[in-house]
Amino acid sequence: MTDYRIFNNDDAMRFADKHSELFGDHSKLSAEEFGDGNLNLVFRVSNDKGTSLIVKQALPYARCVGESWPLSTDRARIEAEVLRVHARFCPEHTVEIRHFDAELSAILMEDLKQYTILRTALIKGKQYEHVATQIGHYLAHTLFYTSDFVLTGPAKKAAVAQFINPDLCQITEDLFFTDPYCNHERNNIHDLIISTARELWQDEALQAEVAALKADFLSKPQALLHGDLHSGSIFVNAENCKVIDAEFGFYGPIGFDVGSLLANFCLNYLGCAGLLADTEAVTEHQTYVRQQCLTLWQVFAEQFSQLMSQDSQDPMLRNSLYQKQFLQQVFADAIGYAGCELIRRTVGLAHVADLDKVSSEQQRASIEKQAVELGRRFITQRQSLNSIEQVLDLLPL
Ligand code: SR1
Ligand code: MG
Repeated sequence: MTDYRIFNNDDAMRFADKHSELFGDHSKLSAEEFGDGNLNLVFRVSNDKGTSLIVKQALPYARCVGESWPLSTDRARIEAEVLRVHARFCPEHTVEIRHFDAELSAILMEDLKQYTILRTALIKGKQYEHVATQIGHYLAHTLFYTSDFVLTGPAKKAAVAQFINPDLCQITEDLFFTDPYCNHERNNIHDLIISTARELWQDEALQAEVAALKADFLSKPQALLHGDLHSGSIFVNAENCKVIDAEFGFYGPIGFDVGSLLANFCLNYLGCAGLLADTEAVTEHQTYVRQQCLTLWQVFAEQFSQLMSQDSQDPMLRNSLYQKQFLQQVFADAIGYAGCELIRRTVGLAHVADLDKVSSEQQRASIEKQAVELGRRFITQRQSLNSIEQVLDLLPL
C-alpha cells in the first residue's frame, strides 16, 4: 500500500481523468465529495458538459467512527471484483465498474445520477413496481452462477479464497448476530424500548436460533453474496434498478442476501405508518411493499429453480428432489436472516432512516417494538413457515 494516500477533490479528479476516456481532452473537470455512508469517501467528478463519474475510495478506517476503528482497504478490491462478477451474470442490474486501483484502493464507476436510492424513494412513499422483479432476477442469477451448481470444485475453492473478506465479515458477525443479543456498548437503543432490548438479552431460546444462523453465516459458502443488500444499496429510476456497494461481499449462505432485502422492505412497511401523511397513504404503500416482498421471493425462487434444473453442471446436484430441498432451506435461511436484520436495525449500531425518521418518539417506539417482534417471529418460526404468503401474514395490519 506504498502509494496510498487519502484523496482530496483534486486527487479524485486526476484519478477519474487518467482512467477514463469519457471526459475527452481539455475538459474542465470539477469534483465534490458527497459520501454519507459509514465507511468510504465518495466523489462525483464532472466536466462542464455535465458528464460525470464516481470515484469511491476505501479509508483505512470506518468513516463513521474514525481512526479508532481500523479497517482493511482490501474492501475496495472486494467491492470491485464482486461487482464485476455480478455484472457478468446480471449486467442490467449491476453498477458498471470502469477501473480499480489496488494501491489507492480506489474505484472508478458509472454515475447513477439519474437514479434515486431505493430507501430514499420508499421513505417518501414512492412506488416502483419493477424493483422486486429486477432484484429477484439479479439475486437468482448472481447467486446461482457463483455456486456449486455451476463451478467445479477447484474453481469454487479458488473463488472462495478470492473473496475472503475478514474485516467486513467481522462487522456483520458482530453487529448483526452478536451485539443486539447482549448489552453491548455499540448498540443504539432508544430510551423507550430499552425493556424490549433487555428481553432480547435474556432470551436464551432466541439466542440459540440466532447462533445457528450465525454459524451458517460463518461456514456455509454457497455463493458469492453481495453481503449488504439493503435498500440503500440499490439505485432505482422509472425503468430500472442497479445494485451498488458490494464491499461486504464474500462466499456465504444464499439466504443472507435474499433475507436482507426482504427485511428492509419490512422495515419500510412498518416505518411508513409514522412517515406518510394519512392512513390512506399508509395502507396503499403497505399494500405495495407487501406485494414487493411476495414478488421478490417468487421471482427469485422461480428463476433459481429454473436455473438449477436447466444449467446445473454437477451431475449429482441435478437431482430434482435435492434441488427442491435446497430451495426450501434457502427460504428458511432467508426468513431467519431477515429476522436478524429487523432486530439489528432497531437496537444495534446501524439503524435505518425508515424507523429513525419517525418524528413522534412514542410512535417510533411502538413501531420499533413491532420490528423486534416481527424479527423474533421470523427467526423462531422460519423452519415451519411454508410459503412467503405465510411469512407476510405475520406483518401487522
Ligand atoms: C460500521 S458499518 C455499519 C453498517 O453499514 C453497512 O452498510 C453495513 O450494513 C454495516 O453493518
Ligand atoms: Mg454500504
